[in-house]
Amino acid sequence: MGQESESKAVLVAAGEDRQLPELGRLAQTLGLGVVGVLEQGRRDGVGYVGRGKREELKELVERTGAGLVVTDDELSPAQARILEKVAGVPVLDRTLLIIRIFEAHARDAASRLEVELAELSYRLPRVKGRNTALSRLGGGVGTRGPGEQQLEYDRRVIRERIERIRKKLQEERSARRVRGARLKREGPPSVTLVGYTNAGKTTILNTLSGESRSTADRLFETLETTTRLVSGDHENYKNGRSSVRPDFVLTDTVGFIRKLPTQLVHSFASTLEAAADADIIVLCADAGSESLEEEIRTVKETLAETITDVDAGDERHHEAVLCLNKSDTLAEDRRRELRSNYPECILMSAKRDASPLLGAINEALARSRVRMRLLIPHAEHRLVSSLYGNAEIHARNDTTQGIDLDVTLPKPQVKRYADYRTA
Ligand SMILES: Nc1nc2c(ncn2[C@@H]2O[C@H](COP(=O)(O)OP(=O)(O)OP(=O)(O)O)[C@@H](O)[C@H]2O)c(=O)[nH]1
Ligand SMILES: [Mg+2]
Repeated sequence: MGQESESKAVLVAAGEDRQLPELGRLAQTLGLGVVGVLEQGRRDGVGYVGRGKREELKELVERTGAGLVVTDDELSPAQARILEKVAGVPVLDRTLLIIRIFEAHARDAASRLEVELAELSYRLPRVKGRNTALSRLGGGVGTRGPGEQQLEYDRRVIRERIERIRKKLQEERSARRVRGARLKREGPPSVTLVGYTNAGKTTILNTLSGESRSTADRLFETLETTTRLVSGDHENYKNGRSSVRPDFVLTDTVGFIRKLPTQLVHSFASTLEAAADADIIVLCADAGSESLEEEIRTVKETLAETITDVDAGDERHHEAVLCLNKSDTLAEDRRRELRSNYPECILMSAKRDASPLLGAINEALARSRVRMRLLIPHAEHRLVSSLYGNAEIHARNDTTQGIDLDVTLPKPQVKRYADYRTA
């Protein structure tokens, strides 16, 4: 079997929630060429698709010379074996497909550990069945996993390795929390970009912060969270104008996807933390997507499941902004339709002009701010400087007891100045 046929794939999708176009994009992201598709409305417990469809699959593979079958759902080891036997070529299921993409895109040590953890969890229940697809796949799809040699591991070794990786990631996570808590107290308000994969989150971060992180028209381009400062309009503060924008920090996160493999949930830990910690969440979506509604729902549901328990008992509420990006890809009719379906949304093109989002963030920041009077002793002068850039200062009076200030502060910062509050 040549390299060429190995990168030619037939897609198989079964069940009511099947979505061949997205599966095709996932396959392409991994460098596979789609040479045929086959679908069925109902999932078959035995062989993923029913007997008749399996026969069709066999013919389709033969006719197209495909070297691989890709399924839209995770398969049980038995389903995989049956499908493989019929097709006569290796079968790659949705979970392993996404794990392979994560593996190919992982850039830092932590993301690589997360992927290894996901792959080991996927492998653990399958190790006995010796899924031949795994060993035969190997470098065939252009990525060599932490793969082959691990096939030899027995369950005990896999479990030990999983335990070690978990511990290591847990330690890093605790360190991150400590750092995060300090930044939270001392730093400017935080805004986190979340959304479906490929919505344009990194493009938005780049535009607003002047960064140049990698963006690409492929899924799961970003696999680590990054935070950048977006400088506000400081001069205006000093001039005493009121409709001005404070600094904020902007965090880019890992994109979500429907039917997210459970083995990969851990890879989203820092994304979910960033969302839970944010003063403002910007939910980004690709306005041009045919499944826009479902993509927004997927993101909301994934967040709702995780954020409520992280944030329980915390008085902080999240201001949310819905940003429908890539408006340049839409016809005027569709734009009008979206504006009426999502009256609160920011419909924009990050490639052309991201300033509408900046305006919306500014308004959300304003909604999350409180006006108060402070009397800061001269000895704590450092605190006064920290107000510039973070607060709106309406009036300032130097008295013998200290500096008397009338300010508007972001809610999360109120605690920091609480000791000096007079009204
Ligand atoms: N036409 C158009 N394309 C855009 C726009 N914004 C982003 N893109 C393109 O959409 C693709 C995905 O953009 P990214 O910024 O990488 O998307 P992301 O949400 O960070 O994706 P992941 O990191 O994979 O979750 C890239 O090819 C961008 O150039 C836009 O406003 N209009
Ligand atoms: Mg990205």
